[in-house]
Amino acid sequence: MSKRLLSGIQPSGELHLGNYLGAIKQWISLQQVHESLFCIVDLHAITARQDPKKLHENIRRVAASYLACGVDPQESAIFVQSSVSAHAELAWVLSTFTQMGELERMTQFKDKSKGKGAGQINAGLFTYPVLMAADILLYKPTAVPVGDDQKQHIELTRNIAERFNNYYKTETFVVPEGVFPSSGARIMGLDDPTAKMSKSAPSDLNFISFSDDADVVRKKVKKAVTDSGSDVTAGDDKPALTNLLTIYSLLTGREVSDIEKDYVGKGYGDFKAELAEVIVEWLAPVQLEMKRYLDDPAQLDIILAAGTEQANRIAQVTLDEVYKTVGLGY
Ligand code: ATP
Ligand code: LTN
Repeated sequence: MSKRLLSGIQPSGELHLGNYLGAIKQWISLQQVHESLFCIVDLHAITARQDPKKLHENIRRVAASYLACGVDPQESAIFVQSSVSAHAELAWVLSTFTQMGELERMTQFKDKSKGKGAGQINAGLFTYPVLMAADILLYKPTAVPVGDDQKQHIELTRNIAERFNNYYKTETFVVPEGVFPSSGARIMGLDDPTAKMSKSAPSDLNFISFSDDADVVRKKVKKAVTDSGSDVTAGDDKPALTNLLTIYSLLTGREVSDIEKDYVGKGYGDFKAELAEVIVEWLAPVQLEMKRYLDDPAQLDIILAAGTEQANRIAQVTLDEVYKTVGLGY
């Protein structure tokens, strides 16, 4: 298989429907035709303070979530970023190929540091995209499937790779392509259809989490913000309904226009009740599988150790190549 894929998610909390529809769903179909590496980016997660015990638990829950969604451990590697030291090492080298101005322009940095003084923003949050560039460039992937919010980071990664290659007149790095889903690349918050669904949203009503039970899902969908009017239709003037219909469509594989037909003459209440059941039906087997992996820590350890070994093997070759190119070592 000459095509290679790399992606990652932060273990900063329980995964949510946005993570699945924007990122993981693509991974599952792409893993069949790519050598795939799925990272749990714990070094990124500590750019916000984490309780050590909780972080450790979240790392294992994210691994179990990947597996439960359909990442095949026979075909793909799952590994934890901090277990492969080349990520932090390459990030340092790449930071010398990144301009302060580029990092200052990153919208994720601006969003996450909004309202905070310079004394409250750690340098890791600022250099976060450099570490992400290292995560990617170490593996020379041809595809990086992520949601829309990561476009700017992928663009920066491409610029860093080209700058390094041009400076040394080498082809050390493969300039990677972001892969964004045609639908679902930006699932919006249930409580606010103008902002993306996010684990760090202030209200739990924003997201459907992988650990929500059926009653919680029903409550959250029932409380989801809707648009004015009463027709169950998508459109620019109906951001909330568009978001809910997109979720329905992606989980069932049915076209939005087809779903709209089911609700002609019915109201938001009927639609929401059925959407809740669609989500519950999707979530139930995922939760069962997660539990199965979490109840068998030895099996999860074997999967992560195998993934780490594969990742280390590839990453070390690239890091050696970079050090040699730059003239580091003796
Ligand atoms: P946080 O709120 O802690 O920043 P997050 O919920 O945004 O986290 P990440 O770990 O940053 O999640 O993202 C993991 C992957 O999920 C990325 O590929 C990202 O693009 C995708 N993703 C996150 N939120 C959404 C969303 N609302 N819609 C589509 N994709 C999303
Ligand atoms: N920055 C991403 C997570 C992330 C990632 C990566 C995604 C870190 N390293 C490498 C793809 C490839 C985020 O915040 N969603």
